[in-house]
Amino acid sequence: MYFIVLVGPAGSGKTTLAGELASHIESYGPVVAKVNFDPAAESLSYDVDVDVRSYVTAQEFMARGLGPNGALIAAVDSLINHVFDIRRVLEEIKPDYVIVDTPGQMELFAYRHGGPIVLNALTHGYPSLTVFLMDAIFFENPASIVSILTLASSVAVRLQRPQINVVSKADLLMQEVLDNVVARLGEEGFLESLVASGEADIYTKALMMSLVSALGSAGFVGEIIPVSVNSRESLDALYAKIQQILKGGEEEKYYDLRYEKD
Ligand SMILES: Nc1nc2c(ncn2[C@@H]2O[C@H](COP(=O)(O)OP(=O)(O)OP(=O)(O)O)[C@@H](O)[C@H]2O)c(=O)[nH]1
Ligand SMILES: [Mg+2]
Repeated sequence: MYFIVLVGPAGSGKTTLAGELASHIESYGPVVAKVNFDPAAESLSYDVDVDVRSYVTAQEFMARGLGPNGALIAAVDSLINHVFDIRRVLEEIKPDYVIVDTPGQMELFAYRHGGPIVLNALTHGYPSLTVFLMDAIFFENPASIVSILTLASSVAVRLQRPQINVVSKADLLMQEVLDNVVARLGEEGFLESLVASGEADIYTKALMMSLVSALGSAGFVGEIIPVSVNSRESLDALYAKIQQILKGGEEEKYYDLRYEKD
């Protein structure tokens, strides 16, 4: 059982990708289970195999007087009481892959204490990775690119597992941007040159340069995969990268490195 955890800002396309990536992988034979890990989800566009809302909902905390954010935080925290039941259900299904669709309010999931704890409890003992979705809209100017990559890096710090960064809804980008910007982001010095040529005040530019330099020296801005749920080729590229990390042992290498440093 391999876990693929989809994380991204509100509306970045997690739920849509969960369904489409599952069908795509299943078209090659493997069994894929879809987990809705969002206790505040209103509707899902896929047939869910395990739904945390059967165990706990944000609505029940709102009925007890909490606001929508407090209710989501409380609901995610209380998932810890159910995560072993969820694992048992998954272990009965015996899927090859488990795709986990996480809450839309990413900041309440990834940046509070409870989210990473319940996620670790869910995936414990199984190889797992994060797919971080960066909405295509962010790739239109250098400041947005720097800000979304910085967010991606902070999610990697929070969730501490191998992470694939994708441009979601890539069909909304012009081919020129895909070829001349997205495909080149991993090249040394490319993002710096983009920031240098962009418009920003001197302080913001210096801050962006420092962030880009830090991300570059940490090797964070590697391959960024453009993904559109309308393109089989892009789903193939994502699936290939997932297999490379989970089955090619890169996930193990990641943890070896972590323990070496500790
Ligand atoms: N053009 C295009 N639109 C997409 C794609 N993927 C998702 N969308 C649209 O983006 C919108 C948001 O998609 P969702 O899958 O609900 O996003 P989400 O991240 O699950 O949203 P929350 O759970 O509310 O944070 C919907 O209108 C989708 O149809 C894509 O590959 N291309
Ligand atoms: Mg969603």
